[in-house]
Amino acid sequence: MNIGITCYPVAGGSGIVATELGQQLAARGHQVHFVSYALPFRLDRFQSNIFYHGVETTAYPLFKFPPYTLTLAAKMADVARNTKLDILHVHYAIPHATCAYLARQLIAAGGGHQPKIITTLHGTDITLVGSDPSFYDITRFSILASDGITAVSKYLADETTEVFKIDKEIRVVHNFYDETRFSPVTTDCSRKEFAAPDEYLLMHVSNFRPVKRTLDVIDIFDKVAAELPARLILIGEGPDTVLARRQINKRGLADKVIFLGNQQSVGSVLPCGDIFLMPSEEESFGLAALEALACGVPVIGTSGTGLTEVIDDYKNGFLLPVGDTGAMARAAISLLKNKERLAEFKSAASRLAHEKFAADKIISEYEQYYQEVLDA
Ligand code: GMT
Repeated sequence: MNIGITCYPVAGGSGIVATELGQQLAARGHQVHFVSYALPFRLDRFQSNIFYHGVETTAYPLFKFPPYTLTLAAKMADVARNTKLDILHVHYAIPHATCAYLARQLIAAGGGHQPKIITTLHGTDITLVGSDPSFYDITRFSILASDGITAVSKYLADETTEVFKIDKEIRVVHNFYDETRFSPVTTDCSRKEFAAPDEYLLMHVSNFRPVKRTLDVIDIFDKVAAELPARLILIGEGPDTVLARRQINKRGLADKVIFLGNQQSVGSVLPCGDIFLMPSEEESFGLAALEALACGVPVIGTSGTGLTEVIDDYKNGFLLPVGDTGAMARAAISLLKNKERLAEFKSAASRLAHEKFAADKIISEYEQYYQEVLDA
């Protein structure tokens, strides 16, 4: 198939999933055309069957805000016509699904091959409406105008159906991970770089937005470090980074916390961890948690979120109520103190991640869905 993919090219979960999907599809022989304003974050190596079409914004004195969405729609139409796209797969409803709709109208008006539009919802595109209700109608319209809709978890599909009163099928296709990037073995770095042999290593990866509850990460770690020798590795950056640093200093934890900032290759560091903390307020799936599990690191996450589809409670991690840092710390301490149980959780982590979310399995689900949409 000829497949167009539009995503946010930055280091967020939706962009990562879209990029790795393109790479996996290209490896299976499909022609993949990325249409975006920058080269996607994980498109870091040459690969056959992958093409990139950059979207340039126009600076014109009248434009206070360059009309990126119009340029994107025009580019989508152009790429679809020239490369005869079968599918235009957009990640994130706003503005990508809206632009895809406009692109298809443009092609229809000019005559030419029209691709089917598939929109994948990642979660933050839906919760956006919560913070800005003016997006409600256009988000709903754009979702419904797509030929196919997927969501990265059942949790998100149900929430979307309820919030947007959608009576069309939303196919659940879970996130996946690339086994060449995430496995329990790493040769790139060693645990010795971060911790002494008797110290436990806790980890957290996120974009440090308030929804990630970074202060809870620090609170959990503080409680764990009061009982056991431990260090914390923080990967990523965002609005709460300063707050996190302040809290770490206030609690006298500075010499136990390692800030690595944004990392291109998280999979090199994750296998060094003993426990991964993801105490998010809201998480439609939790790709970072899956990547940790794939590296053999048990995850402590929050119940009532999409993490319930990723973590197997009491097998490869624990699901606890949002904000209950006491229970999260207790769960971490008891697991770390029991070496045999910790080893069982670690091996279950990578085994279950592989069984449920290996790229091979999930990419086949996408391919099958593409075919269903094309045949419909
Ligand atoms: O988590 C973020 O803030 C980034 C965000 C995004 O839109 O890129 O991630 C969302 O999509 C990921 C990929 O599908 C999911 O794994 C994350 O759970 C989801 N984030 C939230 O729901 C908060």
